[in-house]
Amino acid sequence: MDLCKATAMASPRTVSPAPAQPAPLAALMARRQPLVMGILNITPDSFSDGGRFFDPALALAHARQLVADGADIIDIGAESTRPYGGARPVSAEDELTRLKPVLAGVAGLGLPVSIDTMKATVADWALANGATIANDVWGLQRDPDMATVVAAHGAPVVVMHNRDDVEPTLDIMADIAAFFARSLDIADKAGIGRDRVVLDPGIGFGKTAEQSLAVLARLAELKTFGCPLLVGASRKRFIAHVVPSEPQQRVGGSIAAHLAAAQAGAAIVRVHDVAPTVQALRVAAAIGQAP
Ligand code: HH2
Repeated sequence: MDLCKATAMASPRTVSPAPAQPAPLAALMARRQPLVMGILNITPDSFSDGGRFFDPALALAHARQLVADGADIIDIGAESTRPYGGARPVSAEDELTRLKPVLAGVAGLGLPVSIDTMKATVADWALANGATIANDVWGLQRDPDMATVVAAHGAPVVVMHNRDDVEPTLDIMADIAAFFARSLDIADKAGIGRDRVVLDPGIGFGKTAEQSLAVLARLAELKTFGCPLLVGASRKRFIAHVVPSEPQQRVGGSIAAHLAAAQAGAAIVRVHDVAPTVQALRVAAAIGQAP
């Protein structure tokens, strides 16, 4: 299914001005690496935690838990993108209805908040109401207004690789590189400097399990773009391809993937299970620094 065409929305006629200049990406990156982005899905149907935090009070409680567990960024999403397909598209209005009771409270917790949306109208509202980073799982290439909105807010943006179809024989690294080149060109034309772009190979999106594993193995090749890299392997199906397991049973596999990503130079990992990931990253770093 062409997910993004199915979720087409009215173009934002006016772009809300940014309430404040968000902290530059470089300052965020300087805190520590890799940063841990905790996932907050306020959806009924996310692939691993759908419905658990749909209630605004439960969403805020989970956001507090992510902070207590050591997250550096909170990524809030109000539409399931369901890697490996099967997402139920929602309208921008529905997405906003889900976000409105929650975003201010989450932003008030003091961490940078990214808005996980493929819709420019949703990004525009969220960036004017507490979010400071845009996270677009279509890398500025689906909603024609997304780059303009991101530029108008002066926000950093996560550009994620995605595909409508899975092609098992595809050279996935070449496809990702070509996709990133297109996204960076769109960003550049809209006035989004490269210093505001984070690149994400989109583990599980339009990829076979083998391709996701290959991308993780060859992640360091993507450093040639000169942008920080984000990896979101959390609970994804490629883990079950190696060790059959349900999404909630994939914490070990997720940590293995994120440790490998950190080793290869990932600047941000996007995870559901923040506490065990933070612990694993800190121990791996301590081992790396041991005499
Ligand atoms: N993965 C998901 C959603 N958003 N954003 C980025 N930048 N990178 C990712 O790998 C990524 C993402 C899918 O995970 P989840 O949010 O848990 O599931 P769902 O989309 O079903 O809500």
